[in-house]
Amino acid sequence: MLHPTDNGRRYELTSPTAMPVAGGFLWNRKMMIQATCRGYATAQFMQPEPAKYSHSPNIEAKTFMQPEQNYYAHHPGRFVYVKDEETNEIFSAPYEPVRAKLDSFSFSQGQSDITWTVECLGIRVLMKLSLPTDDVAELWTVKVTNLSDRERKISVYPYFVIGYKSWMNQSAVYREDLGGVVASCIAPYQKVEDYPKQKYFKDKTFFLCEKPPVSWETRQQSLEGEGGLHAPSAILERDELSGSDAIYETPAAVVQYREALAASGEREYRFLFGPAFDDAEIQEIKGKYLSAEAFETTAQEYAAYVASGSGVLRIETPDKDLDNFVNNWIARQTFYHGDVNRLTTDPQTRNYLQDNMGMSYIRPATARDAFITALKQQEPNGSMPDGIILIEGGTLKYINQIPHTDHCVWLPVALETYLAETGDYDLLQESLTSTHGDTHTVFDRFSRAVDWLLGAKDEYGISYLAQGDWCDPLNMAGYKGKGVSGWLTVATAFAAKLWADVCEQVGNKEAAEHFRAGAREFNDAANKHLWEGDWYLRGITDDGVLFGVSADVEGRIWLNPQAWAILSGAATPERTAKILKEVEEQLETPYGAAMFAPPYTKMREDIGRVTQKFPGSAENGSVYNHASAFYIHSLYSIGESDRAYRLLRKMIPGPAEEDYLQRGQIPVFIPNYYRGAYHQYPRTAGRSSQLFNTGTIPWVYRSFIEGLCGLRGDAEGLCVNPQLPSHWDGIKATRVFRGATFNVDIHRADVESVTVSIDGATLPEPRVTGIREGATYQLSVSVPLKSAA
Ligand code: CEZ
Repeated sequence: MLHPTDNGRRYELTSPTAMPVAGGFLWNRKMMIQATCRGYATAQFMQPEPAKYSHSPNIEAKTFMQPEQNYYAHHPGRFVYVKDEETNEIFSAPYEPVRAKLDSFSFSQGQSDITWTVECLGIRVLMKLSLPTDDVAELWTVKVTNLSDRERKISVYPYFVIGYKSWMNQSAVYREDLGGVVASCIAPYQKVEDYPKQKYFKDKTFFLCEKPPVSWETRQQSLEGEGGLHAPSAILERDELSGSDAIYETPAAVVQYREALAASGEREYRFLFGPAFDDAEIQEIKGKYLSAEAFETTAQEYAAYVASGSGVLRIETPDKDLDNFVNNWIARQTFYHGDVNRLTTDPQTRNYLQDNMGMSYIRPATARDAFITALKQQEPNGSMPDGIILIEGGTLKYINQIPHTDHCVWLPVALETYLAETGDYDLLQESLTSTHGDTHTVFDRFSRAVDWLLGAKDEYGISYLAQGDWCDPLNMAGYKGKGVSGWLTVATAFAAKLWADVCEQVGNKEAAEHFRAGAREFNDAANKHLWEGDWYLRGITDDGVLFGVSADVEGRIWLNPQAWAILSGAATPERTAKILKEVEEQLETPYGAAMFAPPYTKMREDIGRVTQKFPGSAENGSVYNHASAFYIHSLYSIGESDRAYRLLRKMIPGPAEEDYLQRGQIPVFIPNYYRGAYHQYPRTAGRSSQLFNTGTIPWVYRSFIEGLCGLRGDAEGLCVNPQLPSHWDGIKATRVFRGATFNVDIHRADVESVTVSIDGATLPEPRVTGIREGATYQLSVSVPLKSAA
């Protein structure tokens, strides 16, 4: 049903019904498309805000990408109907909208393309989607093959959804001169000041055909007639499409090819689908891409673009499915986040910094620029804004209009990875003038940010929560200005500790001592006021009510305060032992550790919106992978290798069939969550959100690189400290680091501690220094036999 091909570089799903919403995605520098196995698709491009060219059938709400999106008959999609002219039978590829019983089906996600291959009525249809690297357009190849041993008379009808484009003005026509359907609209607006902003929007949707069709239709209603999408009247009741224009009617792109296919005969078609401003732009895109040769070179260029983000780690472990994910997919998802910032122009500050933490491995120069971009928007008081504006004249939207108190935390956290990977301490010396006009070095800006965190506390030394911290919908525990966050208190301590380490490293002892003292104070405050029973509580409301405590029937124990108390050093070994036990007992499920448990079942007005989300979905107690990833990182930080690995492995769907079916997702990305409420709703527990936008990714990548493989940089070199799960005897890894390549053989041996030999010579400590760019090193790493202790 689901298996890797091409050495794990592709994943193939052979049923359209087993995991109905499973799919994959492609992106380039300007757009993103998520496509499901059954042919539905959601595409967005930047102009400069996210926009669409293929819409739902009625007015859409504008929002950022959301989890667990539903699909329905008229959902945007890309389909090919096939009609047997002799029997009038039809089917559609890849599966929707007809849902005919297929003889074979394959959905295959590759690194830089997606293909669907289906067979029905003795005809095979192959659909292949690829993207250019720098333009907004979908490149589609459709190949139709006669599998029977006689001539077949068929009609082939690509049907690409355009949908409801605008309530002001929408239409579509077939343009002989351009060779395809062109739909036009005026993007709706009301404010006169929006007119100049929208004047140059790409309000047209084109569907261009390399080969002229025999007939076409641009009116959704005319395609469907009374038969509907499952049995469109225009296809079943007519020899040819009627060629009508859509005049303020819902546009659609449908064309017809009538073919007599000899036994084994085949036809190949190419199409372009996308948005444009005007005819000239459509003409240009057509000239650039619509030919066999251009498809070929574009695909190669795009493959090279995706490959440029292939990251720094390859592994060979006893778990081949894990290897597939780590070697082929995790860097790809990291690169997607870092290169297009989730298709927003104002990413949340914490997301922006963490996405770029991932970019430290993929393309460090981009991460460096991101620190600069973010710090230039630092407030004069040292705090960070809720979102980072990436375009001239951009504004903070949606969640970025809600005051959160955690954004400064992510500066030292992301910097730690960047410095470990690059050793680029020079960054700290750069002088930056902010958008507010003040000038400070990067070093001072970090200090100011951490000082701001250290100052944002109540009389007990606990961090204020305002309308949210890392948890966006935790919006009503602190909005009156008194409520505090247990997590942010230990996160502040951790951030201060990390920053103190950097101060120390650059020789600023005074600053190091100052920030260490700050970290200590926050840790002490946490230990004094936030430890309740056997774990750290989540917060204290505006009215002084403790939450995330043993007395709570819902939201009793939250993962984040535990993970970060381990990271910050607040948790003593005794407390850590209790935390580990409680997390395992109360939060761990077969799909990972829940973000908290039990989920809330009704609104708590002193906690907020999180309690209103459906129990077990999103922040209301799902296996929220971002939170789980923090916990895994904290486990590696204390050498809890087995526990860390167990949870890490649970983040990736499969390989057991029941697991794939339950999660409903192909292991080509990690979603932002798997449903929780394991005890309350076992039927849906584990179900993937299918949302591949998530801060999880850099942390998981980091856990593989620095935790499992233990190949982490410091100022002078590469430290080696693998943490294999105890049931493994060894692994091989290839790590690219500061321009050198390390082929690492990690194995158990009768050694007291990790021992590294390089090209045969044993090093005095498990650390490689004096690394030469361009060099390849053979590392033999002995780790102690099963660390029973
Ligand atoms: O958004 C994420 C944020 O992008 O939620 C995380 C937060 O740390 C990330 O920065 C945890 O709250 O309800 C909401 O407003 C949330 O904003 C969620 O919608 C969530 C999205 O589902 C992820 O795209």
